[in-house]
Amino acid sequence: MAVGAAMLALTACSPAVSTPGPTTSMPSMSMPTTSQSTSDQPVATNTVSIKNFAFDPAVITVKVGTTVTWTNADQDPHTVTSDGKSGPLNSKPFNQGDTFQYTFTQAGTFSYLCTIHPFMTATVTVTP
Ligand SMILES: [Cu+2]
Repeated sequence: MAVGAAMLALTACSPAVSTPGPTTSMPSMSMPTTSQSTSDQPVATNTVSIKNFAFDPAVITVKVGTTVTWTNADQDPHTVTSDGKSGPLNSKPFNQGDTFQYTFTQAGTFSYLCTIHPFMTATVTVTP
């Protein structure tokens, strides 16, 4: 037991004594930050699922005249509500398994959120 304690004390002391400073500069640790932002790319789809308190995919692109369907996969109710007062999206809270649909008749970028969980934001881009 006494030996073990002595060894512990030795190993605890040794790094401060023996290694002066290998942490000066580590080159080549900078990753080439390439395609990390795939989730920000718009997805060409007309279906959005709501799960884990997020719209998935959060950024979609559709053509004018497309009906987009949101499906709530969470146990909490969510809404699909335009960001701002005059947007076209204005759903009631809808529950798990329920859907909300909206047909986009104008081109533009429509950002929306869930009014119950305003941190849930997403965007529909409608192209002509
Ligand atoms: Cu919500």
